[in-house]
Amino acid sequence: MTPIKIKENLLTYAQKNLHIPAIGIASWPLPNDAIQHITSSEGCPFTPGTLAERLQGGTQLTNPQTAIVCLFPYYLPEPQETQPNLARYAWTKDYHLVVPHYLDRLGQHLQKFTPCHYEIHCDTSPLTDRYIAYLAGLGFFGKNHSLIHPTWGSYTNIGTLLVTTKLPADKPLDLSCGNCQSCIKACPGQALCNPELNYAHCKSYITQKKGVLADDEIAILRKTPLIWGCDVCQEICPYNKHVPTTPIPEFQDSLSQLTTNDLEGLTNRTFKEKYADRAFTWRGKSVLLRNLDIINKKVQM
Ligand code: B12
Ligand code: SF4
Ligand code: SF4
Repeated sequence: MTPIKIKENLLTYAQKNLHIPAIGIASWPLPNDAIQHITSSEGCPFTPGTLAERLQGGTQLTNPQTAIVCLFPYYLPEPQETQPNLARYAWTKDYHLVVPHYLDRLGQHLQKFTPCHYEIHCDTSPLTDRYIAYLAGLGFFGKNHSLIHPTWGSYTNIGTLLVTTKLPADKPLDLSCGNCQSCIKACPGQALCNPELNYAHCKSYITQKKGVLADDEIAILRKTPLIWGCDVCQEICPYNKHVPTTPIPEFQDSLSQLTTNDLEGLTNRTFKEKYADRAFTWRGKSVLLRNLDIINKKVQM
């Protein structure tokens, strides 16, 4: 089968069998000017790998040729009876479990047509997910720093298969935010005022940080009800106004709110067991209880 036919087959298989509505191809290695884009914002303590590792994608493959990049939309409408206090991406089954499962099936499907090796990347590897998705034509870079797809907005998780087969690459989209500044104005931490994301003032970062928070961090946390993550710069974005509900079944299983009652009385082990398939367990129970206490005004400034 020709590389063009393999690509067409992969796209059809991903859409029909794997519920993946947006898939694009970027050639590998990254282009020569990648360093300018990757360093256009500073990393944070959660950024995986060194700059050299991010440029190299953290790959263990010998001679990877292509990045097959997939978007996994996670948008669900707000529940009617509950006031969500978790960021939208965390309402669903943990994407770190769901995305690799689908990418593995895609890799196995590719191997039916061409002998190749593949490697799965999603969030935890030094590969810069947003940049590779941009290169694969899956969206443009928003002033809120998200990768925005014309249909699925920014409510998407990004997953990549690096493969040793050469496939025809897509081109980046020629789209941008225009003059809109809504996310910059609405950000509770004013973290978007420079073109760089000031992660130390980003509520999403603060909710995930361990330890005792400083007064200015507490003040940022209290600006909105979320105890995990932050969606303000996405909710305000016009590109997220008419986003369809996620087609991925695992992302339709929603838990959007956690209360102190849900957590108190759990040991760390029983907490991890109870919420084993949820992304908000990443930093442990104490961080969530601390954030609940702050938002419920049990902590004095
Ligand atoms: C660490 C991290 C964070 C840190 C941010 C650190 C930082 N300085 O950006 C914190 C904890 C704050 C965070 C928050 C969130 N994150 Co986060 N995060 C990551 C992680 C693990 C690494 C990102 C990173 O630090 N890279 C280094 C920085 C400097 O680069 P970058 O952001 O990846 O990409 C930059 C460049 O590549 C460049 N760029 C890319 N393309 C282009 C194109 C052009 C033309 C230009 C000029 C520049 C450019 O601009 C980007 C932003 O500065 C990635 C997964 C991954 N491995 O990539 C997820 C990831 C970026 N996060 C994700 C999500 C969903 C979120 C939240 C929405 C979660 C939430 N609801 O709370 C928020 C959004 C905050 C925001 N406004 O960006 C998704 C984004 C999906 C999407 N559609 O954009 C990712 C890709 C995880 C995934 N696989 O789904 N995150
Ligand atoms: S996630 Fe929240 S705090 Fe962080 S940049 Fe966006 S609006 Fe600002
Ligand atoms: S709110 Fe406006 S400026 Fe911000 S990312 Fe969306 S379109 Fe761009």
